[in-house]
Amino acid sequence: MRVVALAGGVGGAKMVDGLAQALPPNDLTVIVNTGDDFEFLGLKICPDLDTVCYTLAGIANPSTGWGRADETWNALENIVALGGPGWFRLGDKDLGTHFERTRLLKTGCSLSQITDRFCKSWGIIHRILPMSDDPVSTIVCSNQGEIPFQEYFVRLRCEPKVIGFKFNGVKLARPSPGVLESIKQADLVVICPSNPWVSVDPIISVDGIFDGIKPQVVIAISPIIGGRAVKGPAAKMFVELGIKPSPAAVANHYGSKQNDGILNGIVIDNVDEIYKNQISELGFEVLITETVINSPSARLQLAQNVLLFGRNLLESFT
Ligand code: FO1
Repeated sequence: MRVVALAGGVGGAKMVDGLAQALPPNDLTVIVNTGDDFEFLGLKICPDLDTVCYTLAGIANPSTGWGRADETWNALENIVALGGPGWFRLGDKDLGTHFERTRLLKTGCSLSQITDRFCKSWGIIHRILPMSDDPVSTIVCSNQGEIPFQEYFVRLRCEPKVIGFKFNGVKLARPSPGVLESIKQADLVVICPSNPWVSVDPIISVDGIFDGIKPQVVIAISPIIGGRAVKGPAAKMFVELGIKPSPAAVANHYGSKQNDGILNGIVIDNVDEIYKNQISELGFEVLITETVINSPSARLQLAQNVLLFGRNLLESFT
């Protein structure tokens, strides 16, 4: 079964890891959010691409989920000692990625070409595509004004109250080569348990992606479990936007097929079984299972459950 996964952040990377264990190379294409990308220390940083790739390559920092395992911090310590910025933690190994990406971009390579090259070096056999090779910058509109995403997420530790979001550049951003074709050829689209507001919305805002996935069978895994996000500000964002954080809120965020939305089904955690009827009545199919995936085997198990859920939905639509 050919699958396209939309992913961003640490939660998305873990789901992608499970799908990559469950699917052969030609059956999984991952479309990664680039709205979090920014420049720091004069380098182009692509956190979601790196988090997905480091996770798949088995070299991600196991405790944070982002950055490299067995990292050292010599360069950053010396930058800070010289009065430079150190709020965005770039380790020595990770800096190698950012220097090489920045160098290749300056030679005219596209982000897709660089990602493909890095995946080959890291031994990643599944297809990882940035959502666009054109720049898109997520801006958090808050009670403290408009804040670039990493300033909000890392430097300000998600403290500002969210009013809304802007994805600067998204109107001009074209889907990367292969993105629309992979969606068109997909049997199933999986929206990973990423932050709907700042990891998934930028992807489906890129020209052609929302309309491309609409006719497909689409399943989302809820990143909200028991009213909370496993990691990150997703639940806080729902609350600040006046929405009670729940799997039903996530399903409504993407919208059911009947309501001109994109979602056929949603995967919710066992602890949220109480939402099953409410979500079904909203027009979504529901799978209830373990969705906390903190081990490679749990990631594989969830991926297999998602794929079986998707296969059943496909059969009921064909
Ligand atoms: N997140 C943090 O909370 N603090 C950091 O210092 C930090 C550094 C960092 C470096 C490289 C990288 O790829 C990701 C990094 N992240 C850090 C995570 C990043 O902000 C988020 O993973 C995504 O942008 C959203 O999920």
